[in-house]
Amino acid sequence: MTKKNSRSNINWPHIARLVLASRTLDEIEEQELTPKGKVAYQFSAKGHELAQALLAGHLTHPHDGATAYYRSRPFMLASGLPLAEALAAGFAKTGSPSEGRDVGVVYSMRSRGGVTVLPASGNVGAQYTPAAGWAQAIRYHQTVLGDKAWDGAMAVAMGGEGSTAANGFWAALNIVTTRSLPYLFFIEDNAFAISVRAGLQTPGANLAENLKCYRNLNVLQADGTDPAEAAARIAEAVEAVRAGQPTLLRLKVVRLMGHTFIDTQAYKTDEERQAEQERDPLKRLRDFLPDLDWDSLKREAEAEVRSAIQAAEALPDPEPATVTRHLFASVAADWQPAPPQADGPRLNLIEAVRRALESEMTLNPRIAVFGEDVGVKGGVHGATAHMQEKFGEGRVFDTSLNEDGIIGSAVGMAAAGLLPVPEIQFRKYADPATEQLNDAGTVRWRTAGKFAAPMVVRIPVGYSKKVGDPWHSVTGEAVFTHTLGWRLAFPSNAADAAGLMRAALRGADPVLFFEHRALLDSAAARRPWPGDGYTLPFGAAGRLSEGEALTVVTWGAMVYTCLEAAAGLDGVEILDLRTLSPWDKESVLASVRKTGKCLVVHEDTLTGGFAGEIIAAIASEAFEWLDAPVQRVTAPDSLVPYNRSLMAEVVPTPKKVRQRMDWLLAY
Ligand SMILES: Cc1ncc(C[n+]2csc(CCOP(=O)(O)OP(=O)(O)O)c2C)c(N)n1
Repeated sequence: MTKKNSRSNINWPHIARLVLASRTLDEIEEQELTPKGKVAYQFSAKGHELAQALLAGHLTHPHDGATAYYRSRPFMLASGLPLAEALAAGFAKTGSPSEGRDVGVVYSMRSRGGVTVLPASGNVGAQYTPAAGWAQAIRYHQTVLGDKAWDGAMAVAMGGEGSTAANGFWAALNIVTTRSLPYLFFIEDNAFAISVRAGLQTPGANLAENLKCYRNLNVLQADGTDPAEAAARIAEAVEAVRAGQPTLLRLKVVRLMGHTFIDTQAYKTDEERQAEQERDPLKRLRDFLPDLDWDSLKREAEAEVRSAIQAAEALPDPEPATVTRHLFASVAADWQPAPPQADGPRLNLIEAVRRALESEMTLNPRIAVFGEDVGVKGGVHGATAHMQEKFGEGRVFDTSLNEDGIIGSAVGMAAAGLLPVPEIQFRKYADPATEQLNDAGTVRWRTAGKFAAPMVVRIPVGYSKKVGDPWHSVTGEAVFTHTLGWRLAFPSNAADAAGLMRAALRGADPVLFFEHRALLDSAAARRPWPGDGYTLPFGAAGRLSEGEALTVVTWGAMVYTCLEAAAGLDGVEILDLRTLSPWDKESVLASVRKTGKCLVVHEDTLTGGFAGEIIAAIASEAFEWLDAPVQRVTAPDSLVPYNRSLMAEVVPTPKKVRQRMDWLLAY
């Protein structure tokens, strides 16, 4: 595109105003608001403004989705975030995207006619896979739901060159190029990641050069400080993406200030700083648009920013008592619990999961099932067997081998209105997804309820048929009970699994759904199919036996270990918690107040295990009723070993549990 064309296609006075507004805001923050302590974290965008303002001008489709990062304020302002809201965010006030919960520049924004900006993450690199999920959702809305309103929509992820070394970048790159998704990597390369030079993020310091031979990726580059060149290349990139071509655009920009306010940039030479100042995009824009009355524009920008500061300062601070709000959805479930049918065919736990999922998929076309091997193969555990044949490849599909990508893309899909049901093949393999799991759980809290990421993540856990090993036998539920914002189901039988799966799919919170491998097709966990309407509320323990002498609290496969251990004993009341977030504290306390004795049994390791939480609750709320010290039988702090006699030392056995029961009963 020639300079003339790029001039005529773009509302340059508008771009000039946006760049000036952002620049003025940064300067006032740097000179007044941050030194006075009014803005605690200041991230200057000086040098990045032009490229971002130009990009925002293209994202006018109501179903465009973007993920931004902490240097994206010019983009936010250009996409419709009012100055006063941006300032309120810096001041940690109400009336801002996070209502004072998150760092001011960590933004989110529901569509104000154009682009939706998904909740940003403070984790560098975490922005890429949610945008990939949005791009997948565009395809889903078009092809599965037949919604023409999504035609022509696109996804963008913005990031610095440092972020391209992070896992999330590569996960997203594989997702969008293998699926040819309408996705733009918008890379603002300012040559420094705090102090680390680009040559450590990619060999030769130019990722675009290195990706030129990457299949199915359109690679473009431009000087992001040159108005004509940047405008032309950004327009070209957007056009290619809207035509269905995944694209990476590397824009060379400058970071005129430190990484944050306190960064003195001692790691840059004087020559480097000088060269950066010469490439200041504001100066270049002035030269490019000599006919504009820059002095008046500057005065207008200053007046606007000053009045926004006044408006933002007048906003109330958040109420301290509201801080725990929005961790979970506050709406009540919109279904009535129905009793189970008793005359259905007897099903394995895994069949019950599949059947519940399928019946909900029939009712809700927004449910998408995906993960490694879940498509043609039907899952390595068979949970999704034949589902792809029934529901099509659009709804049941394989993914690349990347758990970070699986969960990250689920976040973007959820934001775009789908209900993702990803599978993580084994509990241990959720490790690479930790960043996205943590971020997904807190989306609602971080945005003060404006966004959420409801999804149901199915994870087979624990040892299988009395065989174990360190990689496939982890249960590790305690980690997830500590992972904010997640519900956690751990059913022990087929009927509970069906009821909890249905409740999970009809709820509004993200759910981790544990399927114990030893129970998937065990006879003990088999139950009559409870019916297509059966739902089991979270937080309601099952009482498997009644007694007055001892309360046993357990869940998952340990339910059967405890039942076997208690065989022939009188007075043992066994509670199956069924869900650990929330957990049924009231039933446990009521039982302990009746029996005066309690044993907690779990397969997870001892230190920091969930038994500790239960026992703490008993100690503080049922202490006066206790007639014996509360006991626990758990795995020791060890991995599950492969050798069977070693394994018997780790996984609690009925014999060990019985010994503790006998000890307590005799106490
Ligand atoms: C996962 C993670 N690691 C480290 C950090 C600390 N950190 C914040 S910004 C940053 C540099 C990022 O540089 P780049 O992606 O090039 O963007 P720029 O700041 O230059 O715009 C680092 C290391 C972080 N926020 N997240």
